[in-house]
Amino acid sequence: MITLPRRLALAGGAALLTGGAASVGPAPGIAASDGLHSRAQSKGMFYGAAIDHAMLRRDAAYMARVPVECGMVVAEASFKWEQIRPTPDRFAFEAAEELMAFAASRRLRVRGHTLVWHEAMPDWLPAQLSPATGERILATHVRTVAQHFRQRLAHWDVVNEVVQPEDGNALGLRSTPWLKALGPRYLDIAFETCAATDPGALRVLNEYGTDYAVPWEEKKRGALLDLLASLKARNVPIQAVGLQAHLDASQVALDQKVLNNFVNAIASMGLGIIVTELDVRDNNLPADIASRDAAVAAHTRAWLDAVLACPAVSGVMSWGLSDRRSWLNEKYTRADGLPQRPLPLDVDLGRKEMWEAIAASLATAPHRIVV
Ligand code: 9MR
Repeated sequence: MITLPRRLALAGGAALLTGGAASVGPAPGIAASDGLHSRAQSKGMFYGAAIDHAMLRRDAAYMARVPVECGMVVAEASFKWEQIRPTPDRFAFEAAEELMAFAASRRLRVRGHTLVWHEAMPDWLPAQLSPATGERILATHVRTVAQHFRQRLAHWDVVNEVVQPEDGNALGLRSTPWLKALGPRYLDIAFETCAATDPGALRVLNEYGTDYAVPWEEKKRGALLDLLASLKARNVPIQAVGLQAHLDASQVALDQKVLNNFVNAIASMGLGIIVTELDVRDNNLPADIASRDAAVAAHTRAWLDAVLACPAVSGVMSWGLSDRRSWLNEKYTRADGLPQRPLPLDVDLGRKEMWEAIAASLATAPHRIVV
């Protein structure tokens, strides 16, 4: 097991005590050449993580670790409508630009997340969306935001979480203000406007709930594949699928064959695949840290091995890098009140078994050319 928590804790503590900004370069004593991104790169892939804006501003030690492990970053919230569109007439890019500046100074690539979602909408937006206004509102947003970041983003999550077969739509689309205002063509408008404005950013449909061999996820996988086929058939310029991979270490229905068939089916349509939001919740496991970490690592390894076996998968992003900060501690609290341990680094920025599982899975993955 590779653990460097003490040395890292000291390095990080020093940075915090001196109030030093996350200074350029990796934390002392840790080489980026040993990090997850370098390991991914040796297979033609990338590794990255989502960055929370408060961590970016306040936690210099955390941010110093980002370039060690990552070649790509994505904002947890700063590119969403709620942040960028405080009013119908105002575009506010300040928070997003803070991440862009950090990434530029560390030579990290950036994913844009996300142009269309049914959550994180400013209050004014659903109130104004209608069949009469929808196309103008959507196209204006996508055009303005994609133009603002033009040639600076590696990917755009053009649409996020659009599939929900239980909602009863014939195409398996989730019932959202976008679908209600525009019907399924909101997808076409978003992808086409993004392609016309910033053709160099890879255009991604990002989705969750496709990980396990349980009935609702089986339906969701099927609906997603059907939707992709219909988008391709009408030449909607989608280029890749993002698999969020919000995993649950207590879930026993992880079927590698099912998963591998699913990613291969996406690849066979000529689409790329990115693992976009990997984390593993442990809120249904007993308290013991060693057994929790082992279960999270084994689960990560099994899931990633099945997915990375497909050479169309170009990279892996985790939804955060260290257990210091995870949305899971807000959404799925443990009954015993203990914090969850869902990410590759622990709260002292030491590498956990999950880090080793990711490194091992990257090491056994076949080499690929697409990055
Ligand atoms: O982790 C994100 C959290 O900090 C935000 O408050 C929330 C709303 O903007 O979004 C969370 O990120 C979600 C992501 O954008 C889409 N997939 C699910 C993620 C976890 O909810």
